[in-house]
Amino acid sequence: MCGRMFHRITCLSVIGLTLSACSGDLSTLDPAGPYAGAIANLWWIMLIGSGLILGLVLALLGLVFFKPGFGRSLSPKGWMIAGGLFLPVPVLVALMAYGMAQGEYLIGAWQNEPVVARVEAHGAMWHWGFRYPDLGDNVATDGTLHIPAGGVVEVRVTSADVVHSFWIPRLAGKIDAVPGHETVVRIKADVPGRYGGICAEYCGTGHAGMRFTVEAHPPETYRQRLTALAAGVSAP
Ligand SMILES: [Cu+2]
Repeated sequence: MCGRMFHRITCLSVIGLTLSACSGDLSTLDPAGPYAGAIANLWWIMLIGSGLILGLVLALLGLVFFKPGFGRSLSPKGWMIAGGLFLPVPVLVALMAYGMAQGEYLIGAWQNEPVVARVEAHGAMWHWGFRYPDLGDNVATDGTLHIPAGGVVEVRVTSADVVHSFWIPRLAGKIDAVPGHETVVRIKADVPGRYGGICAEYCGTGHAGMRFTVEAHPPETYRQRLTALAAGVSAP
């Protein structure tokens, strides 16, 4: 009785922990915009696809063990061609085509949606600073990136020292921050809110603490909020 209860509690704990790992400030499986959504979809497709292939291989293994004579109608060479060529080639071609199409989407190709704001992100050991050229040279924030929600924001990323990686898991993929070079990533938050950002490239002893916050504001108050920040007015 005790053993059964322990088993149930263990199972529920494992399921609870697994599900809770799917959400959170830095969860790629809890996307808050279309770019992170495209990456999450790819992850789910790969998980489901690999699960199906694992199931197929285990089913064949089971048939070999429990059904004597199974598979004799095909020669060993035939099995190698079927399992090593006819199965993986279409799967890998389809996956590569889908992955490349998603990659083009993530870098902004094939998109008609206008960019509503342009910001600059500067990585340095071990913090992130942000500038807002659309709003003037004196508008800058440290540790918090302000964006308008509901629109595409172009982020120009660079570094002052070593290679960092700019990553907001719930809004987009990673992009390297390279000294002396500018890389560009597009982000979009569907709704206003706060999202976590991190450095995703080991850059020294302070790397683990190189985090930042993204505040997505309603578009109608975005400019006002940033102008107030530039003037040194704190949040209401
Ligand atoms: Cu880092």
